[in-house]
This record gives sequence, structure tokens and C-alpha cells, in this order.
Amino acid sequence: MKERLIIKVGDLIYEKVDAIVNAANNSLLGGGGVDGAIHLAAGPELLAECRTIGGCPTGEARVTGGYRLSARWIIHTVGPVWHGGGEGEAILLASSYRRSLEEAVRVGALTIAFPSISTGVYSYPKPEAALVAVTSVKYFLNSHLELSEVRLVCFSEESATLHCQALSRL
Ligand code: AR6
Repeated sequence: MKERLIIKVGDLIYEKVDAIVNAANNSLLGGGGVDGAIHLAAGPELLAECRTIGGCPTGEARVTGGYRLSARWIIHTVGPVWHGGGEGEAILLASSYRRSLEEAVRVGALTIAFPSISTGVYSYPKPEAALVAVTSVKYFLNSHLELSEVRLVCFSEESATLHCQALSRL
């Protein structure tokens, strides 16, 4: 059977998938990192739609159109800011992955690409975040056979290696 969880190095905005996931903030009004790149590539209509949503709690996800991206949908999720690990960060990060996938299923997306949520501006340690990412996605895929592919798109070889190592530990 074809592997449905893919780990690759790349730039998220060029992924040819039904939905890409944005590592957003609570306002959903844009920022730096992946969020900035997505807004720049999708165009100003994305910000206009985001303004109508009214924000998003940490660990939750909201869907918009993809506008100028090749992806039909953008799933905006807000990962936790790292505060040392004692403030429920792992549960919130797992929730970001699960809620994003639930929203993808709800709109009918079959292929989804994720960035490594919270590991940039939000400072979540990359090895720990990789373990949460692969565990959450693999668990979800086991009960959602309708999803054909989930890609974890890493911005560096180092990040991809961490995800592969985490996957091999499951
Ligand atoms: N494609 C794939 N991965 C990327 C790309 C890209 N184009 N650009 C960066 N990364 P971050 P966060 C990686 O900071 O930590 C924003 O200001 C990057 O190397 O984008 O969840 C939001 O508005 C890192 O590993 O997201 C929020 O305020 C990962 O994507 C805040 O940052 C996530 O880094 C969210 O912080």
C-alpha cells in the first residue's frame, strides 16, 4: 500500500495539494514565517476573508479559500508558544494537527501539506515537535482512510531528518 504520510524538504507554498496548513497566530491577520509567505503568495483577498473570521484560539483551526495558491483551501491553525513544556504545549500542538486534519476532512480535502507548526517564531523545540507531528498525523490517518496523503513539509534537511527519526520511533 502507498505510504500516506510523507516527509519532505520544500517550500510549503509550492505544494500541489488540496489544502495547505498555515502556522498562524490568534488574530489570523498574518505575520512572519510561513504565515507571511502564504499571505504574500495568496494575495490580499486572503486577509479580507481572515478579517471576517474573528481570530482562532490556540490548538484550533479555521478554513479559508486558497486564492492565488494552487491549494484550494488554507487551513489556519494556531500552535502553542513554547514556554518550557509545562503549560500544555504538547497537547495544544497535537490539537493543532488533529483539528487541522478534521477541518480538511470536513471540507473534502484529500491531500494536505503541513509546515512544522510552532518551531519557528513560537520556539517549540524541533525534535519534540517532530514527534508530536508524526504521532498526531499517523494516529489520525489510521482512522481516516479517505485521506490519500498528508505531507510534512520541512524547511531544512535537518528538520526532515528529525521527522524521519521520530517516525521510525513509532
Ligand atoms: N515552507 C515550509 N516551512 C517553512 C516556510 C515555508 N515557506 N517558512 C518557514 N518555514 P513559523 P510558528 C518553517 O515561524 O513557529 C508567524 O509570525 C520554519 O522554519 O512560520 O508556528 C505567525 O503569524 C519553522 O520550522 O511558525 C505567528 O505569529 C516552521 O515553518 C507565528 O509566526 C514554523 O515557523 C507562528 O510561529
